Amino acid sequence: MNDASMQDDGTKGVSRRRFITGTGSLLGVAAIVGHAPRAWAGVRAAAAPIGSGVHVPVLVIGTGYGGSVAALRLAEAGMDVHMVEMGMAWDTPGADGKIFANTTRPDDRSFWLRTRTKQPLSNFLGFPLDKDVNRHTGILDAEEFGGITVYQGRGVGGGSLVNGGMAVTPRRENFGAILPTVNAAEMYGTYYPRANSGLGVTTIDPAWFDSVDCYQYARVGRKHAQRSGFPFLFVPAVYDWDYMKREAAGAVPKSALDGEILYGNNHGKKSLQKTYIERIRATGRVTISPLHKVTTVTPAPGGGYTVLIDQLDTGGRTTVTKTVTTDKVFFAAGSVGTSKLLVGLKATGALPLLNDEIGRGWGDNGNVMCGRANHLWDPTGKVQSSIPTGGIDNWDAGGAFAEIAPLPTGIETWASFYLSITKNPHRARFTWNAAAGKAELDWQTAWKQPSIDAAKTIFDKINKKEGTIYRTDLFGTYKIWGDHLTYHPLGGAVLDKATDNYGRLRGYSGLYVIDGALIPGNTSVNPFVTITALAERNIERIIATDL
Ligand code: FAE
Repeated sequence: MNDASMQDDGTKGVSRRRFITGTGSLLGVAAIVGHAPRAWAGVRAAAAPIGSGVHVPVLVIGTGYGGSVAALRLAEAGMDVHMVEMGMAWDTPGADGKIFANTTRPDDRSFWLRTRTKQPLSNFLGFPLDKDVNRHTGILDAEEFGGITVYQGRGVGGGSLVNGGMAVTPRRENFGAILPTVNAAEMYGTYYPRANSGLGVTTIDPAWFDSVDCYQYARVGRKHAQRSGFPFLFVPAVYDWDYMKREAAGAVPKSALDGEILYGNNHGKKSLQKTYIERIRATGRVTISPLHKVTTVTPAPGGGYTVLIDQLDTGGRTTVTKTVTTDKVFFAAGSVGTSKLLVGLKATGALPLLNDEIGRGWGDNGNVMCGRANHLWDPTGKVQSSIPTGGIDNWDAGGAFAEIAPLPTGIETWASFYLSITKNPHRARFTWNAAAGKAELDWQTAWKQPSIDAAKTIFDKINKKEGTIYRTDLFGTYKIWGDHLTYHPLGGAVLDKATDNYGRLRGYSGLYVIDGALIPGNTSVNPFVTITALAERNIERIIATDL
């Protein structure tokens, strides 16, 4: 997990629970520590969810990066917007006083409609980690297709709720291969800076990084990379570093230093809830309906579109199906969500004029994970920040960019852990299985081999130099590679193929794609900055010309 795993609740200093109950509310914290710790207060969803039979000018499906950029810019341009989100609002604490569950102690909040957890890292020291939970509309979806499990965030904020916060702009020389029809000068001159600013991206203070226990694992990773001749680079992130410094000092409730990430982060991470969605709320023009899932979009008799929406309860059951009409629909359900919707809508005749590119060009961003077993004299540290800050760039020579990821178990593991993003050439396709009534993906597990080969260009060399070996206990029994999953689904409605060069779906006016589905399978680094920047570019054009 780039971001994740298992940490003992090693809260030192102030116990978070005592802190919350003791102050009455998290707002009270500000008075105690001097300034607000940016505790997640959540964003209030619409007081009343969208009603059946209403007409809305613009409907945005999904509240992740693409959807949030679209809603903000449309609202700023004077449009009234409704956002529909299948996941929960994540604005209400559970019985433990926290909104989000700890990564080491998954509970009902942790997984989307599963009765057993499916943790990305399934084993540790020979012990399986998964456990039974109650079926609930939890935050992390481990969606299983034939050859791959695709992890996605569910809730208001989409993937920003669960991701590692690594906010990486690709190297400009790689951009032509990422989005070949997009003007790189515009992206690097205008839209990447706009995205980085909107997301609150910053880089760790290198002097603090060098001095603090919680990044010992990353310093060990840097040392090993550099001794083998690989460039190490600091990776920007969307964490409040000042808050993390105070976590390390024991002055505030711990979040990154308590291993929080995969099932949400209660304090320091600047998820979309604290950036774009906070600004969306301030416009007063956007309403959000959580636990509402779009199932159908079809042309309405008098123009515009009719949208069917299932309202869900927290057991995932449909309580009511609503019919809404709208002039414009933005598909921002994520690469998988948007692709599944569109292939279904085309195949079932709801949107038959969508072209044959729908569902194609899907890739896993070349994700593959591995661990290395270090020597006893090379400890990686008991307390590991869940926010990665370093990467090893071997893209040009070996086709791999590896993030040095934490393994925050709360005990010394002598392990180095990595999520590599690799130049994997395989692209899969979503198709509609009419008999089963669902979309399928034809990715094959064997297609991960090029990713493994690329990652080995880094880690075989480091192992040889250091006299170390791969860990074999993290993904099963005697299994080196985490090659069963991706955190970074991309494609399925590729820019300038399924859509025009700004995300307008071919075949229909007033339908747009504005999320990771536009990107043809790989970004060479972690994807959310590119998804955000592309959305900023496209919505600017759409507002200027279509509205
Ligand atoms: P996304 O953020 O997935 O939002 C789509 C939203 O649509 C979700 O909230 C869905 O619940 C909702 N939705 C889906 N279908 C429907 C429907 N039918 N009706 C209503 N709502 C629907 O899409 N990326 C990085 O750059 N850096 C990282 O460190 C990083 N770490 C990650 C760690 C994990 C564990 C995971 C899962 C992902 C990570 N990512 C990371 C990937 C990143 O979060 C992802 O690329 C973006 O969230 C995708 O943004 P989209 O706007 O495409």
